[in-house]
Amino acid sequence: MKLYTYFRSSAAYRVRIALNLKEIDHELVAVNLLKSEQQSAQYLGKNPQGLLPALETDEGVLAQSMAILEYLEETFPQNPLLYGDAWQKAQIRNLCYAIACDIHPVDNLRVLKYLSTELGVDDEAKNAWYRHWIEVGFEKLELLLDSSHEYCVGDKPSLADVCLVPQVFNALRFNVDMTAYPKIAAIYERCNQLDAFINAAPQNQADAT
Ligand SMILES: N[C@@H](CCC(=O)N[C@@H](CS)C(=O)NCC(=O)O)C(=O)O
Repeated sequence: MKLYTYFRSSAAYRVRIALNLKEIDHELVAVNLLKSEQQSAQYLGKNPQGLLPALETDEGVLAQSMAILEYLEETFPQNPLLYGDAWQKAQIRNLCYAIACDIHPVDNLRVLKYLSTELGVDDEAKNAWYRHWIEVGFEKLELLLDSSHEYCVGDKPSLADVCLVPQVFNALRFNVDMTAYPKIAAIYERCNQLDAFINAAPQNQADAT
């Protein structure tokens, strides 16, 4: 399988972590978002949405990180990341969607570009926007986490941790004060002790600049 990725794409970072945790053989193909390679005819032929990531499988190309994560879960049952009974699985999805649907989209590159190029927002205000939506999301996420667990929902990583770590990475890049979210910060530190997370980290990618 080939994963189309960019080192700083947090949606691609989710999938890189999951591929590592599940020990699935794969190849990484870099698509440079800063050079708008996601809009090239070649990439649009793979993912017409022009967004990363995309996973090329024997069955075809799959986009949307949550769809990819669930597909990997169903096709490679080893080291499950969506585990437990129906209730627990729903809790994992709840945390994933709080990040992937409610926090991440408003801070996406194309949204930030629109703020500056179409609405004339300066860099300072744009960064404040970025931090604001993470802080609003993390404040509520912190309430959903149970500090008696090592990871988001239990004592092993789940898809919720796979989504959380890239979002915290982004938060730190934009100087969000993580001391306000001690449970999130502790899970982030714990995950980053694991090789699967370390090897998926932006700074450890071949295309990192
Ligand atoms: N909901 C999509 C979001 C994908 C997404 O927004 N990807 C970003 C990188 S994290 C992207 O490709 N942005 C390019 C752009 O905004 O032009 C997913 O989870 O896969």
